[in-house]
Amino acid sequence: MTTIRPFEMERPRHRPFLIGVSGGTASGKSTVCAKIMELLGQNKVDHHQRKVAIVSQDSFYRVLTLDQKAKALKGQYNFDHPDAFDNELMYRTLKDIVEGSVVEVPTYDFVTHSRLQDRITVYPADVVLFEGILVFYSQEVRDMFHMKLFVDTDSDVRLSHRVLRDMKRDRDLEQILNQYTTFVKPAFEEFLAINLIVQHIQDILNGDLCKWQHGGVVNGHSRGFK
Ligand code: UZR
Ligand code: MG
Repeated sequence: MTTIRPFEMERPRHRPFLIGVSGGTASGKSTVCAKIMELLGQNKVDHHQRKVAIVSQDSFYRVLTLDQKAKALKGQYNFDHPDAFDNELMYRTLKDIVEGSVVEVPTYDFVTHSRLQDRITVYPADVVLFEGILVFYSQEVRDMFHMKLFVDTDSDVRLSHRVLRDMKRDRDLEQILNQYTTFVKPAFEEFLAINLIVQHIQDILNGDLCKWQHGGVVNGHSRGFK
């Protein structure tokens, strides 16, 4: 008996090089990723043919209940806490990406704080950039990255970017600033800044020195982008 197998099954799967890009809100993470893509001449290439892909952590914001959405519209929902993300879906999707599978990523609307119907198909690429405020928060996700970048932008610059961006998202100044001082800034300090330092010290205590000595990990202020 003859079996005919599709050509696709015989091909070795791509196993992409996964780069994590983190940094505070409005630090320019998406811009850095877009710039890398552009400089590699990848932005004009058809999705199927792309060697570099960008996936954003924003795509994995949880679907809110009516009650949570009402809070969100008043600027009283904490989108900067790790629990605001569908961490399971994020982990599974990244795992699939690392294994070279085609994945579907949800899309998100910041005006209505909701997940949209459309999904984006991400085809296996040689390099995948995964960007977001808390992509280095969980150990499981952190361990998947082959390289980590931290976009280090002064907080006054970030706040002014953030105000301009949120106003385009139909929010008023008072709400933007309230949300920033209540949620965004404290969460940055607790989950991003302190976590990165603790993680770095833990690497040293574990004797896991080679990672950063060989430049495999680019964390924190001294080696971040400006
Ligand atoms: P970046 N965010 C919203 O404003 N609305 C949402 O529905 C979901 C997220 C914000 C979130 C976080 N915080 O600071 C920011 N708030 O998006 C993360 N408040 O996106 O890394 O591009 O700043
Ligand atoms: Mg962004």
